[in-house]
Amino acid sequence: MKTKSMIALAIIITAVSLAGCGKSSTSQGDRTANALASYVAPGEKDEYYLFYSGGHSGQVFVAGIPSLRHIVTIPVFAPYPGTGYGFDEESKKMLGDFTWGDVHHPALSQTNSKYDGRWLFVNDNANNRIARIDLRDFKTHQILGPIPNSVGNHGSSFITENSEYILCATRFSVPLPKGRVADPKDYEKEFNGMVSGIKVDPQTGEMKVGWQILTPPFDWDLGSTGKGPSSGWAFWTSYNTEMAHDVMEVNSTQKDRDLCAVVNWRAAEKAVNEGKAQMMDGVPIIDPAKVPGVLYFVPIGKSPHGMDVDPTGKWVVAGGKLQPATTVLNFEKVQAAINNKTFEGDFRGIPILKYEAVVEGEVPVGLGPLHTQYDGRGFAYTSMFIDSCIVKWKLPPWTDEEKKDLNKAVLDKVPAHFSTGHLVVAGSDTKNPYGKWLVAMNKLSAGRHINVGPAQPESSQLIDISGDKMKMIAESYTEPEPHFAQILKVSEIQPAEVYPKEENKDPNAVWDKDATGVTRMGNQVVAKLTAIRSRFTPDRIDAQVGDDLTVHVTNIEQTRDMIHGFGLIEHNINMVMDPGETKTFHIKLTKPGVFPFYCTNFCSALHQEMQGYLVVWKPGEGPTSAGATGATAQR
Ligand code: K7E
Ligand code: CUA
Repeated sequence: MKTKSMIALAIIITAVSLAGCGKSSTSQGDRTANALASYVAPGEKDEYYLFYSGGHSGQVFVAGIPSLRHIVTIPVFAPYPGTGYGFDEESKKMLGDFTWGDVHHPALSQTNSKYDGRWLFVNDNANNRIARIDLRDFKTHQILGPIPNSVGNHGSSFITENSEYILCATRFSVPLPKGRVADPKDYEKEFNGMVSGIKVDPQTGEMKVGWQILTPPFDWDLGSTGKGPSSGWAFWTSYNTEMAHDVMEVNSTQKDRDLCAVVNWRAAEKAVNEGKAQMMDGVPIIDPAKVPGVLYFVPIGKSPHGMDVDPTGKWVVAGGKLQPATTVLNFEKVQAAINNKTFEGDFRGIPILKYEAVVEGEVPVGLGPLHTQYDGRGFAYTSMFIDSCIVKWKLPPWTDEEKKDLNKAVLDKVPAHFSTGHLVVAGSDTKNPYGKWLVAMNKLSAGRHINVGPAQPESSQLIDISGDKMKMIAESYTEPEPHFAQILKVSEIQPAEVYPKEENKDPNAVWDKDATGVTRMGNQVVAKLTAIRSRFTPDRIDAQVGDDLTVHVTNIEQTRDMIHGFGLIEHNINMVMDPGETKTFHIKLTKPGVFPFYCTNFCSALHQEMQGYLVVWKPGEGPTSAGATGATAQR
């Protein structure tokens, strides 16, 4: 959720709405039961991973469930000194010219609509990128982008049933291709949005831009991919169907209903293969007005946000930020409306499906419904930004009595603190959710913790959804700012404990003392070091001002958690090598002096002794001949 005014509104309404959702008080008996439910005793382990997006921190946070303890941070779009990310040549290259990103929606890779435990993809709203984290080592291995013809990569990253594609839709529209300039006053005519299909290699996970679908300049919002009967389809909400370009708060909220996108991505793929696309900035682009069957619109009230397909693939639920109800689309009816051409007109040649023909019902969940998740037992859970609570309700099929009054489908509400954005139910976006746990990711923690000054952390709350009534169990805090999250059963993956020596294909890796050393070719100085408790070999590097220095450090440990760092004084160099890993940095030496380098990661009783010297001689003073330098003598 972005809108400042919504937040302001929520602050005003929070006090009122707390009463609306009932009061949370915890009796002594409940306290004990809740504590036991989330307690993970020393030495015992959590049952689930919780992968939080880190918002504009550019990172992904990993916590355990049920403890909600933060376990590790995976840096993605921002340098992170703790793991040396963004300092060595390889990760620096991945980050490119950017030092931040805005991570919103993590997506675990799937096979047959179930998590396959291979990769976690995350989007960057700010710089139009997608990244892939490998769950073998919990590290970022690829950053794709900025994606051409795509601006504001927020409606992303939504993965298809067999990880064929990551589907993305643009939050912002601009004149395309990027770089073309037009006056925002000509927004309607000159600006466009885009849906992108990012192809994922089934073996390696490597991503590349597959194709794109040109759209009118609506602001695409959240999306979701189909499964089962909706296999091959994807859905996005939108706001600003008004196509306003200024005073958006007012001008983009005029209409009662905005047009959501119903995309047949298999049809788009087929049309591209049949040569029906035109190239723009190197990407085949489908104009859906010219290729029927790829894109349909469906009206949904009012300024909707979340769009979530249920585990059966039959129900698609939109949250209407400004209407006190969720809208339930019936995909079978969507299909029938398409086949029977039950349209209520078109927009720029794209058919608009007739609202009454595709909507199963509007469920009066309360104020500010944003996102919906499912437990696989026929129940839906919606986060309420304004009401500050989680609402449990019943998916269709509804009884006649419920249909007459859908208030009867609303089953339970539990207060959240405060202003919930996303929520996640374990496995909700698969065909077999784990159910059991729900985490509410709240935008405002508003002093429910010890006072840390004006800036407050975000709060997360763990809710047990295994019974009829939801039960608030525990609460924790994170840095800004989790949007969505994914939950994966710990038993489903087996991350590596070390990088085996035989897998290290770095041509500059060295494993034996004899292969280490410092060599010079002209002004190119190359040092190859090993790191093992508690010594760098060599522990002296000689060079001169003006030299180009390249240092490769291999951590030759094959023992879990035996990590060594390489910090170089006053040069902004900070590498961290996991067991079996080689990392490289490159610098131009500009100042004379003796600069100690040292291991940054506490590795042994003699960790403090794990140090050496970079000796940078004045020009002409130091070693100039080819071959080993003084370092050899030091070994
Ligand atoms: Cu609702 Cu970016 Cu998914 Cu934030 S978005 S909450
Ligand atoms: Cu190696 Cu500390």
